[in-house]
Amino acid sequence: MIPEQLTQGQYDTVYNLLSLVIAAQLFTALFLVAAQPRVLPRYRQALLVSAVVCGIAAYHYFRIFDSFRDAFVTDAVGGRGTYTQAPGASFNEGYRYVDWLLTVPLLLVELVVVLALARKLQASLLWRLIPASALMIALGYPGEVASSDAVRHVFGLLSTIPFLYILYVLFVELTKSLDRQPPAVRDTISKLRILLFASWGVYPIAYLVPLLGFDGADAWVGKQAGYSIADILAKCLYGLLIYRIARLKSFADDPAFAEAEEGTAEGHASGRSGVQVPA
Ligand SMILES: *C/C=C(C)/C=C/C=C(C)/C=C/C1=C(C)CCCC1(C)C
Repeated sequence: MIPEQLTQGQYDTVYNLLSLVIAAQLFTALFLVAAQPRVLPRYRQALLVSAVVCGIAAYHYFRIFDSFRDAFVTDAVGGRGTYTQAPGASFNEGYRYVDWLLTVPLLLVELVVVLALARKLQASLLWRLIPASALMIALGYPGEVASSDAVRHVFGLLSTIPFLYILYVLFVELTKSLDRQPPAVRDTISKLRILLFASWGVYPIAYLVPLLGFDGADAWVGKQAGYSIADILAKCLYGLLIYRIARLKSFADDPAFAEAEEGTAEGHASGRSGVQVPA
């Protein structure tokens, strides 16, 4: 539930974090689209999905930002004051859940697509990961908007079941197929999985903050901060690691491509210009 009142400091913290997330999502999306020619065609879909995820998130953060600004009124003069709930307005937490419902399955698609596994294995992984991730988000929402702690606990627990199942598939099942990846790629995939685990783990913790006995406004601000920072790590940083895997795999698959790419880098460094690499 949204707090009755925020101090200037609490209001500014949320305001600035929401703004930071918009910048991060928007420009990561643009970067990933622009970086398409820097990987082989077979890896471009993973980059594109990653850009779409960041784009969807940026859109929702614009909505969250507006919803946040509309939810409070202030008597502040000269930038200091108290923010109280605007009559008739309320902050819509639903934007986050709609965003996750779309982006969380896509983040798993990115991971599976960039690995370029055998088709059958790819399909079997996605058939398990996508429904589990949708279920995790759908079960979290009733708890998120509930005004009773008991309901928050119950749906939080239910949502944790598919969450644990996803971790099982990623850390146990997927590991079996990693031997076939080039060594440098294997290393980056391990990093990506750790990032996924660490950043996804923040969401249930942020969800729990209001249950840990903090004062209403502090708990709410802590939760917003947790979700916002986790969204930067789980979408932007994750997308950039996907790009790195795609690039390393492109080099490993096609030495001529690697040479052409490294050739341009040298060309720039030594001041030669006009070197064109076919995309
Ligand atoms: C870009 C958004 C991402 C990666 C969102 C991930 C969200 C979760 C891993 C949420 C998990 C939850 C639980 C495991 C239990 C409590 C309810 C949730 C939905 C916060």
